[in-house]
Amino acid sequence: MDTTNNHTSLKAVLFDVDGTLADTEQDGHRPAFNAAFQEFGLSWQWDIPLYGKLLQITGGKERIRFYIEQYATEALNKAGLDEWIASLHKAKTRHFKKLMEQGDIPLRPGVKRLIHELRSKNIKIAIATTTTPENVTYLLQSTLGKDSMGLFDVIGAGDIVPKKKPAPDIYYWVLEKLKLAPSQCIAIEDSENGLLAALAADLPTLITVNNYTRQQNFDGALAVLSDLGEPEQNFTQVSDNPIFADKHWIDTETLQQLIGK
Ligand code: XBP
Ligand code: MG
Repeated sequence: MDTTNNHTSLKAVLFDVDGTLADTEQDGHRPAFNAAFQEFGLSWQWDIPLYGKLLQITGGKERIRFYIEQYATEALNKAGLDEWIASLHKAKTRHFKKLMEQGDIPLRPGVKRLIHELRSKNIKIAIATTTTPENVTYLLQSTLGKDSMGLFDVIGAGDIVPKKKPAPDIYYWVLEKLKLAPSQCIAIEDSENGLLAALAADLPTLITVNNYTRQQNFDGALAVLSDLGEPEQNFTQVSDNPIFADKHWIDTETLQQLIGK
């Protein structure tokens, strides 16, 4: 029974990937970039604090270019810089795949439970991410199983739109494919850039933070939580929301309450 008195019923959940489904940035993307740099004979090393600064730029190719402009300007003289960045990034994706196949990066608390619950309640599930499409496949297959791509109704990823987050384009693209209005959906994000993208597309947005994003500005979010939580491993609230007075994990009912507010 729907216990809320709102009029908009939840039709889809749009998940970000990196930092939201899994903590892929620090121990997945970052080492994959470093392995690609080594393969290309570069002395570049992206340590944990530096990578935190570079995360302000979404998209791996864009992040490499930003790094060159800020820290390695000698590379600006390379002939065919765009193509070189693209091939370096391709190597990075190959290394990321290897890391995902090792299966060391788990889904964050509550993600698997919520995805299966949404499926069982016929609520659509979509992905809206700036990461390369193959990375989504590698992560999902290593965590949710070989056939898990079928759990998702729409997957929007990478260069499918020209402007990456914080631009709303990937969310517009996914909403168009879902044929739904933003008010019928909820986005789940982990970063300020992701929140800005979702809000610009008019999507109600729930934030689950991680070590890289905890201190960011989440004004406009429905709620800011440590993670999605589990009945036996509750989330903590980063910003207080009375909806969670006696409920400490996210399920379809709480998502429905959040968008009905
Ligand atoms: C993710 C990103 C991506 C990943 C790396 O942002 O910015 O660039 O860091 O992936 P979000 P690629 O979680 O907001 O989608 O190297 O494939 O771009
Ligand atoms: Mg993210």
